[in-house]
Amino acid sequence: MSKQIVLERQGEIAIIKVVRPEALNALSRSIVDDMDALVEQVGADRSVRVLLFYSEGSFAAGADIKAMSLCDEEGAKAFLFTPTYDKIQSLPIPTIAVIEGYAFGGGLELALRCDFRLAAKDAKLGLPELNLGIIPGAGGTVLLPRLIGEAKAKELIYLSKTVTGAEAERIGLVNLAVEPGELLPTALQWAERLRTRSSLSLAAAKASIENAIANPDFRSAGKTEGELWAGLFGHHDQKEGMAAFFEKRKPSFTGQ
Ligand code: CO8
Repeated sequence: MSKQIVLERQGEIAIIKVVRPEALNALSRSIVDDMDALVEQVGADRSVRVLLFYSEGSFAAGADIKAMSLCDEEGAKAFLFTPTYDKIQSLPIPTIAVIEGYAFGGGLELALRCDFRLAAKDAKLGLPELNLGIIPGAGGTVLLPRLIGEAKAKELIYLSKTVTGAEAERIGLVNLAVEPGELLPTALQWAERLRTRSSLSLAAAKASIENAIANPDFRSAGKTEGELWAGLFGHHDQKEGMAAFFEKRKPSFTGQ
């Protein structure tokens, strides 16, 4: 594993950090290969309850343009980050993209695969691929319209418009924009609140929402939701949540 990506732990919270400041944390193929291995590791570790992506100074100024510029069509297919990003989106635990500096191109596409995006008000976000004669290739054209609507997504993509964190909050691209100094503490507060929820309920809620987005037919999505709902009964966390309600105390969830 290169030293350009690291996994840090704060108890049950894991943080994946890209460390390539000289290129504003642009994502090379080898960084994404290492990210893939770290995501696998996090996915297999039941003691990790929340995963943050946070890179100091710049979230990621996109995929590595130098390496991409050498690709032909086959090379471009091999360069794609999609399998790793799919893996991130499929994790059963909550994920948060914590964005300062630039989240461009493949960097913003990584953030789009997370459950939540928190940004510094002065961060800059965008999918500027058309400036380079290409299009977003790792989920940008698929996920951005879902989040901010077709018209605004086309405006950002066709015109390579960038938005600040503050503007991104206004259009629904990020959940929250805060003063730069408050970003990491705020993200850790969110992670802490998520950490103490039932991991079983969180995983079921995430599975149901992802399924409903992929299969929007109400009857079939509703059926899946009902099955996930019923599947939680009999587990410790369901009994504990309801007992705590009657005993007028905070529930203590174990994920069992
Ligand atoms: N790739 C490689 N190097 C980069 C990248 C990048 N994406 N972004 C910045 N760098 C490097 C610069 O080349 C520069 O290196 P050097 O000092 O050796 O010249 C260094 O980082 C600092 O950058 P700047 O001097 O340009 O810094 P500025 O503060 O003047 O500008 C910007 C910052 C505005 C962020 C500017 O660097 C920029 O526009 N970067 C490119 C942003 C971009 O276009 N990103 C999208 C890339 S395309 C993409 O992500 C496609 C995704 C497709 C699917 C994903 C799967 C592959």
